[in-house]
Amino acid sequence: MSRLDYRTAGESHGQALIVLIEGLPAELKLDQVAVNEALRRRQGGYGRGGRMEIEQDRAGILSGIRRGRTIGAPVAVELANKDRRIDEAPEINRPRPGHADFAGAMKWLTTDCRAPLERASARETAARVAAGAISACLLREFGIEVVGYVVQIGDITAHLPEDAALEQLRAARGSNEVYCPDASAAKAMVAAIRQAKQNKDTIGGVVEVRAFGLPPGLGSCAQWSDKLDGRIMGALGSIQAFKGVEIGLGFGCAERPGSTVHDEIYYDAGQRETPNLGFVRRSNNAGGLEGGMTNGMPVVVRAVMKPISTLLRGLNTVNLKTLQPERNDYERSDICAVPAASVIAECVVAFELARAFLEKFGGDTMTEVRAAYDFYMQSARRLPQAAGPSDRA
Ligand code: EPS
Repeated sequence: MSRLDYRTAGESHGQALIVLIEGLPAELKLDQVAVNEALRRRQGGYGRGGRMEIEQDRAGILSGIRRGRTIGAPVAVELANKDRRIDEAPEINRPRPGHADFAGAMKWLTTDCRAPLERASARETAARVAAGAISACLLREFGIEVVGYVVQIGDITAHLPEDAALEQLRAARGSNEVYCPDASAAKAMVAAIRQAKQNKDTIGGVVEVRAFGLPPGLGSCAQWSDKLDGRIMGALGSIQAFKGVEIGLGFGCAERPGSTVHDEIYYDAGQRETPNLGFVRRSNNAGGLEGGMTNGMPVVVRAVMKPISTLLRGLNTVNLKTLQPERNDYERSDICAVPAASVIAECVVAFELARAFLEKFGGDTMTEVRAAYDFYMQSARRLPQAAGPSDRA
């Protein structure tokens, strides 16, 4: 049985984007409405460009599903492009600073940046959203919910309670065009994007993802490559235009002493039946991850997206054909794609959590996964009575 994994294929203006997901157990009910809703949200948000008026991303499931449920085979999904003109699209000889244009042209020994930019384009994130939204169907079966939203655009920062509940976050982020749960910050964010547009400029920001209902023990401290914090950071860091990731208090850990950073542990028998097994914290500076493993608290991660590198006003560059200084090429672009990035971040985090979940509780069928999960939770709840290997001696 394959480890849960996915690969994508497809160019921005090619025939379609494709995602191939392997390692999903059989019997998983695939909520296609939820997958298409995630794709719709990724296309939205204030500040998006003209392309999003052309496309209508829908998940065309090509394989691995029978009567709405997985059958244990690879799941292939197609997202057809409407703007498919890769062969007619003009050469790009004046690379955009910040995009893959220059580095890609050098890598593939060409003065035409078109081919590298076609694959590097953030349009590929539609495929990642499809994969993440499908993996979220598995998490939801076990009461695990992942929510992503915007916490900063330019210098406008949202103020959110540290203990905000899932439904509160979902409802609040859905009530404005920038997917930010703080309504007054959202208004200022819209104004900041409008201003960037007037300036013929672009603007970036920060997204946050929280995951609720996770049991402790996903991931591992036994090998560096199994550490879930590193895997989540790597997945977020791989999203187009993302430049930094932090978990929990993140960079804020630097300025505080240990006594105000670490989340002290208490026991509340009343919460024994919840996923935290009754072990509670009054703070969550660790962002739900200790030693590369979930600790039963919500996972909280943030990531920064730089401003889109295609600016209406252009930037200085060098024409790769003439080696003369020029302004870079411009076709069309988004002013701000941070709201869309919050959907993408939610989906890539969901996928990493689902992978870690199946590493611990994996089986060929959902029946087996559920049995493994239930057995583990029962065993953990029986602690300290349950005998570990050293207790048995
Ligand atoms: C995107 C599609 C692209 C851009 C954007 C993301 O469409 P086009 O290049 O045809 O305008 O809107 O791509 C980038 C931000 C990028 O850097 O390439 C999408 O579907 O999200």
